[in-house]
Amino acid sequence: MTLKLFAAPMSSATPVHHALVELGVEFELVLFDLARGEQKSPAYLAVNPHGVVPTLVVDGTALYEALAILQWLGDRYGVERGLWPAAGSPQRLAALSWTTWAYVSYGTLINVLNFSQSPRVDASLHHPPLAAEALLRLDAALGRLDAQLAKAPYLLGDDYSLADLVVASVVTYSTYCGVDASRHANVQRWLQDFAARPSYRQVWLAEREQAA
Ligand SMILES: N[C@@H](CCC(=O)N[C@@H](CS)C(=O)NCC(=O)O)C(=O)O
Repeated sequence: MTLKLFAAPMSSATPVHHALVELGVEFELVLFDLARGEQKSPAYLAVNPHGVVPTLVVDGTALYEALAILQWLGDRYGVERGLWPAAGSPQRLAALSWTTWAYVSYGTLINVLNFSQSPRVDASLHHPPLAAEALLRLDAALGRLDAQLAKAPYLLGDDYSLADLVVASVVTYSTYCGVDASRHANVQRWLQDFAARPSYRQVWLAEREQAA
């Protein structure tokens, strides 16, 4: 199986890049400079009509949307490496629930926060009361994540899995957007475990330097 990842440093592609490294899967990496609009070239739009990263091309077929790619990587490579639960197991259901929660439910609140206060969004669209409400809801969501992580060291139990990689990636990104995770002790401890993994250092720290 041949895999080609279209990505950009410190972007929605970073968790996918990280997962490929964590899984030890061979892949070709194509890095775009988003500021130069390389993701809008006709050749790339023929691969991904949305003109965004990530796209993972699997034996010539494009798979896009980070969450879909990450869940597919779990199914295809994670199970045999002990990093994703087997189909039909209760843990598989938990893995799908938490990873989708991170991207869809928690992720929607991050988008609201960004639209209402990010310096990268036109200031005329900023809305301080909406930003405050989003921060309150994100904090409540982190409280629920913290309660889950009080039960066991990792989301699915005693062992680290791709579910942790996915959810911790989104939560880490939210801290860059102004979310304070520090008052949630179990989340904090789990984020530190995530950041201590060699694959995190290899991908996130290197990408951060590339993006700077
Ligand atoms: N929901 C998409 C978001 C993809 C996305 O918006 N990627 C950004 C980088 S973080 C991008 O490529 N932006 C370039 C552009 O909009 O031109 C996913 O999860 O894959």
